[in-house]
Amino acid sequence: MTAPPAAGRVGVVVMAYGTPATPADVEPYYTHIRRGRPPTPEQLANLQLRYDALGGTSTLAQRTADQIAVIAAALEAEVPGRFVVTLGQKHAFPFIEDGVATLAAQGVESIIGVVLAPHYSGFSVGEYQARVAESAAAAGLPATGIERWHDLPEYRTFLAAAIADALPLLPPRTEVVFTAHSLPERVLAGDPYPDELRTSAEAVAESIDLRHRGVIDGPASVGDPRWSTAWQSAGATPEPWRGPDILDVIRERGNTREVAGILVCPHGFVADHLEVAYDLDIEARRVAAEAGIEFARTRVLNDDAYVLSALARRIAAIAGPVP
Ligand code: FEC
Repeated sequence: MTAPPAAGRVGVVVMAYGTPATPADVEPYYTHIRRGRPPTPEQLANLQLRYDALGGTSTLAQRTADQIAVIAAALEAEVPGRFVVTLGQKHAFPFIEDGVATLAAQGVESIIGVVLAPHYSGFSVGEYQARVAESAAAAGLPATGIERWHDLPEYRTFLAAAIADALPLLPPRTEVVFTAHSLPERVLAGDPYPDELRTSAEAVAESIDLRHRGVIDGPASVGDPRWSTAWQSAGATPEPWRGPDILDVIRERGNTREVAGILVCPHGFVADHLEVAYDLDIEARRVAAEAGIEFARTRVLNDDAYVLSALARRIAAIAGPVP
């Protein structure tokens, strides 16, 4: 039953990628990611192996639930009774459209969409927000959204602290490599995603006095930590994806003996899901061991209240004053 509209009540749909709830859900999930094209048996087996390596399912569902609880609590503390917060996922139930319908049924007067991904790409955040706009319009509700939040000072401070905490555990000649999900070159023409990633990595690196690899001559030296950027988790499709891939970077540094350690900071991701817990913690770590390089990755956001409360304040600011 639809609740009567409550003056000034704002619905917030917090969006995440989504993950299979059980091993049996991997195939429909993968088919959804592929926009309705079922994966080949080899592709499916490969993905199942990766989930199996994590114990059958990803932590993403729990991490997302925890993140939403923190955001909801922070919004409630900011303006008691004003916000109704719900989950909407890109590739798993409850989908974005389900989230908007839930909010409409609770009598909100408007919708704000926020994606648990800090950097904007039309192919990523743009698609999430387009689905909010369409389903909110169908419900007769105005919608707006946050397109990016990598610029939150709290997020940058979090990343800087995560790097500073991990660096002493690695050898002196260590390179910090900021990574994010790769996308096909085809969708990156005119897209701000690569520039946003570069800008946010640079800001974090400068805040802790890392120097860009490109401006250092010769091998890294003691006390001179360097940084660079790379891409990860590219899809297994024939078209070109943006690189360099983190695995190639590790192999190349192994060949040149330029560095003794690599610290990956996956600043494009906010939870320790498949792309972090498998692609980095298992696969990249194995490649680094083969290359004779020490490897670590920085902690990711998960349910960090310092950053998520700042995100909640940005949501509250968009909602404007209480009418
Ligand atoms: O933990 C989990 O169970 C889910 C982790 C997960 C996250 C994630 C984030 C992003 N993706 C992005 C783009 C693409 C493109 C394709 C693609 C494919 C996959 C597959 C799995 C998967 N993604 Fe994902 N992604 C996660 C998981 N992703 C599984 C399918 C198997 C594979 O290729 O590895 C290619 C689609 C196609 O084949 O046509 C493109 C982007 C993000 C970061 C932004 C966001 O979170 O929305 C961009 C987490």
